[in-house]
Amino acid sequence: MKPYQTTESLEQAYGLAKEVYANVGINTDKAIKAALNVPVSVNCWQGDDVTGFEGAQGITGGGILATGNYPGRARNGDELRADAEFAFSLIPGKKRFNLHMFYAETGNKKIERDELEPEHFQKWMTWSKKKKIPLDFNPSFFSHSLAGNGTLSSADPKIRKFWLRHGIASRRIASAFGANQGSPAVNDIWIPDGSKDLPADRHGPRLRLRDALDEILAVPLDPKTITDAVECKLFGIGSEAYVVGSHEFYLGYAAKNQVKLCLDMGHFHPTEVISDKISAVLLFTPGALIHFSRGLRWDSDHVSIYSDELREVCREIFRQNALDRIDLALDFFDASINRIAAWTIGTRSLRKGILEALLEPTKLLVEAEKAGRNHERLALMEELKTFPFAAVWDKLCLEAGVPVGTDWLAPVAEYEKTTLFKRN
Ligand code: RNT
Ligand code: ZN
Repeated sequence: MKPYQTTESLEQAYGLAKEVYANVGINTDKAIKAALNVPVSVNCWQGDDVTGFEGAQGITGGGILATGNYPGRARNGDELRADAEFAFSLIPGKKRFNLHMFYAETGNKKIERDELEPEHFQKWMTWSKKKKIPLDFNPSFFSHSLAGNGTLSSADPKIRKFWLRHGIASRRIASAFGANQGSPAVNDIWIPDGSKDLPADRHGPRLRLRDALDEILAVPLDPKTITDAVECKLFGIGSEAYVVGSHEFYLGYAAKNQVKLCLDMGHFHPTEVISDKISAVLLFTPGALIHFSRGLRWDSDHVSIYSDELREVCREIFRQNALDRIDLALDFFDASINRIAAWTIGTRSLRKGILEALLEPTKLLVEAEKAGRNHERLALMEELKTFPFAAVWDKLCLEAGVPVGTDWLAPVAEYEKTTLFKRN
């Protein structure tokens, strides 16, 4: 499926699109440049189905699940880095890479999760520096023998303290990333704690979680090296009735303690959207971390696509000029398709959303709104949907030196043959 026969025809299409956008006061050249400059944190865990390097067979517990057995998942750090590098060559714009604690590389030594240190991420940091790909981080409160019955909210002080030390270790490692890359690493705390059926005590676990978070975040670290975020969720598999870290819990926590709130697109009621929450959250917290994801019935983690909601979230960020307070990250995992394609589709969809948001003549919409001419606002919004966006997107890909249209599928098929299918 080739969108153009020659580069000249792409340029021609772009020239016409440029004129259409100029008519509503938008400079497409500028928008392309700005869109390429927005950093997007790519989730490393799509590359190995959230398995990690601790010898696990796959993800266990935690209320999340990677389904499918498409061949070729990355089995170690070298494979994961190689796959990511290849995917990055197909994805336009600035990228970061988002790791979890269980991607530590400890050689043959088993080191418990509460004893991990920055040195166990030396390979990642060296790679990050060499490739100029900044890292972000997450403590891993799942796929572990002590995570079966609550982590930071556990009533068992031994278990709770283990995870507390894990949380502190994670912040120290994130801070080391930040020092290494010269800019803060986002450290996002998400825990799976909850209950399958109606709990009798909803209060106790939340109290313990609050106190545990207080202890973890009390460790002073240079804000130039780390940005703290907390992530809420409505329900997970096995925690259908109750999740300790709910939206109200973390919204309150983030506002009171001035940490960023992570809004994951898949963590709310199916008709509830995060695009409407951003403007409220920004009033009371230092900022937000967005997990671009896709909820589908019971699952919160399908591969991101260029959906109405992804586009609306992007528009909200730029309408509010809030990019300096919002971190953009991807969060999905699908083991039933080629994982490099999953990264490519998901990350390209977000970059498209960013570009489209930057092409919006927001001023015109706001003017109509202020004048009480909401029918004009709606008419303009409708018209913009069929503007020649594709030509601007294709030009962005051309500028970034990545394949245009679905031209990236052929190199992915080749990589399968030469590399992925040789793994087992
Ligand atoms: C789970 C959360 C969390 C995880 C990743 C792997 O529901 O969304 O962000 O998906 O940390
Ligand atoms: Zn998430």
